[in-house]
Order: sequence, then C-alpha cells, then structure tokens
Amino acid sequence: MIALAHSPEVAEALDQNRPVVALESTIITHGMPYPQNVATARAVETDIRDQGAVPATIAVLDGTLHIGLTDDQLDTLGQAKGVAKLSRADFAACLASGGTGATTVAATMIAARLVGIHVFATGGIGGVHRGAETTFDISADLHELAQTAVTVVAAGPKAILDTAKTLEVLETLGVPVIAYGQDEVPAFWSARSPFPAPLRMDTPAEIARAHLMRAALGVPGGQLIANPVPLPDEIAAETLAPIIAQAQSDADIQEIAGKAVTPFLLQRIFDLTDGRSLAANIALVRNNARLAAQIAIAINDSLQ
Ligand code: PSU
Ligand code: MN
Repeated sequence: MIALAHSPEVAEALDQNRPVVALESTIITHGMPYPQNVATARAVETDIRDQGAVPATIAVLDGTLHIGLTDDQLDTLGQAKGVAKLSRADFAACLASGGTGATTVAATMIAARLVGIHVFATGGIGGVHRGAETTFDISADLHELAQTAVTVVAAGPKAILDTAKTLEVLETLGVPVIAYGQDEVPAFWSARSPFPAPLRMDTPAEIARAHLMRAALGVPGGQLIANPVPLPDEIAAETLAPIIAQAQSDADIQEIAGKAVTPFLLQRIFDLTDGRSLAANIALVRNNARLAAQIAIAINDSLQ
C-alpha cells in the first residue's frame, strides 16, 4: 500500500543482508544551504561506502517513499524550495496525498524500521528547546527514540537546545544516551559539555551488542549515540554561547514557532559565525556516518 522505491544499491544490499545506514533528508532541505547540502550528502554516502556499508538517504518524492536516492534526485531535492519537513505527525499524510517531503530524525527512523535498517546517521537530533517551559517546544524525535528500534548516531543535543531538559526527557522516555569514547555528552559543535554522559561506550561492537540486547529484552525504542565532533573541527562552547543567545533572541522577537524554529536558528548561527558553523556541521555529520557504518557492520556480523 505504501509506494516504496529502493535505489538499486540499497535493494541489493537489503536483499543480500549487507549492512545499510539510513540518512535523513531534512538536513539537506532545511539544515544546510545549497550547494554544500548536496556536496555533504554525497560525501556522507561515500564515507559510509568506504567503511564497507551501504547508504540509504530517505525522502518522500511525489508520494513515493524513497530508500536511497539517485544523484539526480539528491540534487533536485537539494535545490527545491518549500519542501515539507516531515515528522511522525505528517509523514503518512504526505505519502497519502502524493506530496514531497524531507524526513526528520523521527520520520527517517520510522522508514528505516519499516525496511529493516538498524542504524541511522545524522548531525543533530531535535530536542527540548530553550523556553520550553512556556512554549512546550519538544521535538517528536525524542518520542520516536522511545518507541522505534533504530540506533541513531548524532553529535549530541544541539547547543541551540536546552541540553539539561533534553537529557531529562530522554531519561524519562527510557532512551539510552551513549557517549562515544568520552565521559561527557558532546554538544554538537563542541566536543565537550558540562553534562556527564548517562552511558559511555568505546567500540562499535559494544554499541551493536546493546542494540541487539534491547531487542532480546523486548524493550521498544532506539539508542542515541552521542559522537563528539572531531577536535580540529569543533567550535568552543564559549565562542558559541553569545551567538546562540543572539539567534534565540532573534527567534523570540520574530515570533518564530513550530517547525520553523530549528531551521531559523541554524541559519542565524551560520550567518553569525560567517559559515564556520557549517564547516563544523559537515565534519561532524561525516564523522557520525563513519561510526554508524561501523555499528551497522557489527550488528550485521552478529545477525549472520
Ligand atoms: N539538527 C541539525 N540539522 C537539522 C536538524 C537537526 O543540525 O537539519 C533537523 C533534523 O531533521 C531533526 C529536526 O530531526 O531538525 C528537528 O526538528 P524539530 O526540532 O522541529 O523537531
Ligand atoms: Mn519543535
């Protein structure tokens, strides 16, 4: 009933039980400017292939759910204007009405689970926004992590969010937050943060075992792997703090709300850092893709 289209590469990989890594498309349409968005999407796919896994970028094009995009589709999506940003609430409606939309972390997890992909790489997940005590702006990504069994590799809660509240909600929802190779939760553009990680793991094999153990226990939901940005690419938290405060205050003054908040803040921070935030963003997504591929391979090895 779902119009599903696998790219030839992904169809073959799933058919032969080879490791596949899902990738979201909102980062392409709403997270980065053209043409860096398309160049990054391609680089990330190459990084995954270089590790020995297969990338599956996910998007809805004219009512068809695509698992793996061709170069042309990626380029068209990267330049398209007014593409919907799909989360759990509107994913089905977009498919049902023949629309086109980019998948957020929540929608990409749903699609990955549907086709049997265990691991998903992205930059940052949505979380609890600053001021959520009055706006109630809490990303559906957190609830998705609580119920959909996909391991998501990200660079930690984005510094534009309220990190403490995001970690509290993840704990309440029973989502394991696993810092990779360090004791603190990384903070997206910065590798370190004042927040101790609830869990720490140092190898892809450990993460793969934990993923499979959750399934064995019958615990629904995924895992969040918080992978620090490579140190040469990080932006110090002190440098970013006033910039984020400025971006948030601009958003408040302009009364930006709902789905528009995250893209607005990312764009403002890009402008205010003269593009430096984008360079760090690209480096951390590629770093996450490499780790995700290693985890997908480890899960795949255990399942053979
Ligand atoms: N973080 C980024 N770039 C992005 C996003 C997050 O660095 O593009 C996107 C992801 O698709 C994430 C979504 O799922 O923003 C969260 O949006 P919201 O806060 O509206 O749930
Ligand atoms: Mn939101």
